[in-house]
Amino acid sequence: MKSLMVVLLVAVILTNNLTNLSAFAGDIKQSNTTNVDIKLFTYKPKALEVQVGTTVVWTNGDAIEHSVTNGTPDKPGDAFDSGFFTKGQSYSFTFDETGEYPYFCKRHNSMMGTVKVVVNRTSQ
Ligand SMILES: [Cu+2]
Repeated sequence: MKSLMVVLLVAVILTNNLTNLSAFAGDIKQSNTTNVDIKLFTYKPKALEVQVGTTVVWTNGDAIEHSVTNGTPDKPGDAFDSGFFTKGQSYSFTFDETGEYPYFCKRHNSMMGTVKVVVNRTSQ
């Protein structure tokens, strides 16, 4: 009888954990993440439009260091700057304010991209 109680208790704990896990998975699904690949000295996609609160993840596929630096080579901004990161590494930034964010690579000034951040209309 005692061992049956233990089995039941374990079953209850497992069920609770599974419920928590699926709730957690739901949270992950709701937070927006968008990926940008860096390949052959190009940000792909080069121009991106995302909703406020989106996290953009840049992953370097080149065997050379690149950066994701806000602004333009002539006029760097101060919203974000990844510093240099190399092949297989990623940099992520969450855009909490609307606007147009141009960015470039500090080592290769011909590399440029933009992230346009717009309000989330569906949630209002
Ligand atoms: Cu570069």
